[in-house]
Amino acid sequence: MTRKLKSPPPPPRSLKPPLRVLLTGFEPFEQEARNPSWDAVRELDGWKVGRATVHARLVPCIFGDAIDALLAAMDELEPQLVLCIGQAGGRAEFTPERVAINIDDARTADNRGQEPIDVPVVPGGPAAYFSTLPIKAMVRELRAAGVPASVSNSAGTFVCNHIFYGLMHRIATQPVAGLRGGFIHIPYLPEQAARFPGAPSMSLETMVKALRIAVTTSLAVEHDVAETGGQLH
Ligand code: PCA
Repeated sequence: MTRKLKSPPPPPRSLKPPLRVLLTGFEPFEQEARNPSWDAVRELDGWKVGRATVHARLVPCIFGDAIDALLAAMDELEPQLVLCIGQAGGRAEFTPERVAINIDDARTADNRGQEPIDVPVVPGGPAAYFSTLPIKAMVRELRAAGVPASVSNSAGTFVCNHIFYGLMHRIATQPVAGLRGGFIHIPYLPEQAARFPGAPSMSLETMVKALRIAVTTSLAVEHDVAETGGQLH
């Protein structure tokens, strides 16, 4: 579940075109039959956007294994852009995450029955890493396209934050010139929300459209826009 801090980091590598975009989605967890993150991500496997090709990978909802699967996919594909996607049941919007924190604190078991409490994702790692995606520009483009979206300032402390931290730690400690990465939480599908009256949801069609916008914005926008994505609490 934990991995050692590697130091010192090797010099940055530079990757050549054609560009590869890695999208990951999670397997279902907690009594759900499906996970919208994988349902949406798999739709974009093979999508060619400009000079880039999208590769979709399924990752397990298991502490440790999720990061191992992500890093294996990064080693295989050597992508220039990595977007990890996960379900946030109860959220009403498509939410790019701002920050990954170095803590696993499970309120429910992962798919192997693990429930770590206050364990670092990476012992000795920094407290947090910021997403290197243009999250504000992304939210602006999503809203302009009619997709409800906001910056989220917490990815929680379960497997999504875990893989997000693992991703950003890899990018920080094994730098690749131009490589960017981050995490996006997405709502329930309507079919899932129907079991929880009052819970918000988003159609698969809208999620796929939103993911396309997230990818194109990440490829096109180098410097994020200065717009608030803050919250009072
Ligand atoms: N959502 C969970 C883990 C897997 C997923 O899709 C989370 O938010 O941590």
